Amino acid sequence: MRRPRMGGRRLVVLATTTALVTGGGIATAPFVFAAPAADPAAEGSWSVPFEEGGAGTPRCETVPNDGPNDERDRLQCKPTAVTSAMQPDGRVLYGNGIEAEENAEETVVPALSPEARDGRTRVLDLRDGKPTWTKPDNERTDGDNPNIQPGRTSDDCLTQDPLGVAGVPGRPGDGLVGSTNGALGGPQANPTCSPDDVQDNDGDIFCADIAQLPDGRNLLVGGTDWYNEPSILEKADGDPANVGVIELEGLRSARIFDGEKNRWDATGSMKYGRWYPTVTTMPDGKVTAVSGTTKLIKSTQGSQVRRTETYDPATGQWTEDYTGPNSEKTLPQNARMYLTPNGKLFYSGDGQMFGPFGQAADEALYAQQGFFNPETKEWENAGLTLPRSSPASVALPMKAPYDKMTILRAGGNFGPPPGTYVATPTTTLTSVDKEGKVTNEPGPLMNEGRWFSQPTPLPDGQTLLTNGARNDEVVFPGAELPVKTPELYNPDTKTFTQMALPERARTYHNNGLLLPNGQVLIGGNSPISLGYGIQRDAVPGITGNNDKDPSFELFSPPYLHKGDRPNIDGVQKGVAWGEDFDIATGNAGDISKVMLMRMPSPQHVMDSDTRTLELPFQKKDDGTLSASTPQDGVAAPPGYYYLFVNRTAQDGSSIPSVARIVHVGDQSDGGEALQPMGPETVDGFQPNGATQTEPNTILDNPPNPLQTPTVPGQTDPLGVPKGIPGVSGNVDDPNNTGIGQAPPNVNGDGSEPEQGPPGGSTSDDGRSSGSGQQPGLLPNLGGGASEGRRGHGRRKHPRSIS
Ligand SMILES: [Cu+2]
Repeated sequence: MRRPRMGGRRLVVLATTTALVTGGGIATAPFVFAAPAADPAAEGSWSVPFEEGGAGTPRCETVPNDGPNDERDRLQCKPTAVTSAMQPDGRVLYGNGIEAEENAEETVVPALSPEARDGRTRVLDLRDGKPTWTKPDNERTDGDNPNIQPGRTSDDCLTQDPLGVAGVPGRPGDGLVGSTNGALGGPQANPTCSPDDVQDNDGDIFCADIAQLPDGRNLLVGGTDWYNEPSILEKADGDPANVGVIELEGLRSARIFDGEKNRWDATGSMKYGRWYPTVTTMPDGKVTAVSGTTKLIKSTQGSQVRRTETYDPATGQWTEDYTGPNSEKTLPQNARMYLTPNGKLFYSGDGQMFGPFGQAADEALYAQQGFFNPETKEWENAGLTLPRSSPASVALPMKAPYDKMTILRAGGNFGPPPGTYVATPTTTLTSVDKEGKVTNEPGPLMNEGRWFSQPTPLPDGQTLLTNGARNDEVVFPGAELPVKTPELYNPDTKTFTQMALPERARTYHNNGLLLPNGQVLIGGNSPISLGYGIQRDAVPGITGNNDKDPSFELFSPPYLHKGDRPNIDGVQKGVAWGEDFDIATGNAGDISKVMLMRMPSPQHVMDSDTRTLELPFQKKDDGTLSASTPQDGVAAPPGYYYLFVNRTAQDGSSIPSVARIVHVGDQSDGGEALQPMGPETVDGFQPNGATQTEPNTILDNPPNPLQTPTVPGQTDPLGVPKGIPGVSGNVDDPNNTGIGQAPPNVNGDGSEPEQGPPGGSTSDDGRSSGSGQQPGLLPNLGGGASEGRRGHGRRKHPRSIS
């Protein structure tokens, strides 16, 4: 039975414990325990964490140098999955975020730019149930900033291009000021002066967006060049310290990963530098980029890039989409964009609205939803909404003829800045039909407020929300309060149900994607250091784990615990738009749903190209179904998709097969489609273990100390705040009012009984061998599992964790 929100949550009021503590009488609000996950068929299950090199290799190692310009030994840590993309062969590409900040030693910002390095990438192979890792030939992607003139120093920029250093006057399209400057006939200067500094950090993939091209390769767009501007002193030049002002320049670069060649190659550069852009695949397989910041700190552009550009995979070139002033729109970073049934690119009203400095002078206009029309290359207004910053935003499953798309916009905090800071549990369901009519309706409440939660569409039609925080970690890094409990959204019943707890907290820069075997691969966690400085945590042991985490965990949704799975015995590997095709299955009479899902490529909890299409089908004979593909690339942009069949379980829910990988486009291909992962990989998974992160803490999955303000028309119809600590008693909430809802996992000492003790080690075979810190009445403030945390806040080096 699928349970309604909170109704069946594994919260148990342990009155006996209370009775002991209070000497017999239940005088106060009872303590509430999270009891062990009891029923995987109701709440799914988790693997233990695993990571590159397993538990047996240190998380970080000292390397002599990592490039021709490195003059000293440096720490190099296992890459953390901040960006990922499924490959057509079933392997997973992923890339790091904020590489090598571990080497920054000064307690002020200038250290970060000289110490950051271009992020590294990996390919994770889980196809036989045993994780293995491969380095691409050029793990750092070789994507230098095309704005750099060889030999130009930071000092040169100061004298030769002071306007570039200041970020003015810019070009039309670069932003508010650039557009104003252009309208007044000002010069078309590039609003950057990118110095050719000595560090190998001119082409960082951090904050790039990624898409799947029609041929299955991945296009990575934008990214970061780190430098200090002005730079007064630099260690790399022999100075005793790094002194300067940090700058992060959005890259014009685009690069392609080819999984068959196992390497990255540069492709055409954009006209505009973009940090935190959004790229979306169009019906013809071209890729359109919007938004992104050209220069973060000292830009006087006053907004993100206002023009779009479109990449043509056939030519490898970008074209600026411009016909006049209506081709410009102000948008937040990582604007949530969707190719909607009217064939246009829809801005849903959300994005990452605090950058920092990634705001805009006219950010109030972020509330204006709009369509970018690829025919006219102009924006059309589509109404107003309450904008959300870093929500879980995802297109829900669509049924033929795919003439209406509904987008779940869940949580985040209300923006634009200063916004609400605390994450909201509210949701909005935004629908767009074939005529371009937009409706925004309040959706159901989640059980918890969530900022930066990863939405993962599942093959049974539900959406999993994992990870995230209760507060906007970009506004005040180092003080994040993690939300660990996943929630499963059922679009048919419009309910959220809480799932089993993972082991690790993953807040900012978390990641997750659906595997071909129906499990969900969860990874990432690369939070920003305290107050944008060097120290990781605000209060080590109190605030959430703020270590970068290279580990992954596998979530097995409830459908993997409900009995036999159907199977696809055979299907062709290429299906054309508008084609009827056969699916061989021994379960033809049992199949209730055929799902076509675009292979995922998420970053920053955003995957613009998500498509879950329920295909019409009929039974041909006992062993064969005939299914129909969508008519065109508006419903199904060209590229690789998972094909799943579902049968109905006894309780009426859906149980999916493992996926075949099929190509959808203008060509049919009768060859046999690949089934990269068999069903046996679920139970037969052989994790290799993971190094410890900073131990979980009292606030690792805390109650929300501040309730999100209720917003008219967007919230619980009764307007009742929920989950106030200390007033909880009822664990059942049959009316979904939220009244008396218990806070999760607070039992007075902050322990989480179903978790292994923090600070425990994980052996090579992946089993947790808990040790160290015991749950106690006081939070661990630095004693106990000291292996897992640093001494006195400021640190020179993170220790190697083994
Ligand atoms: Cu980021």
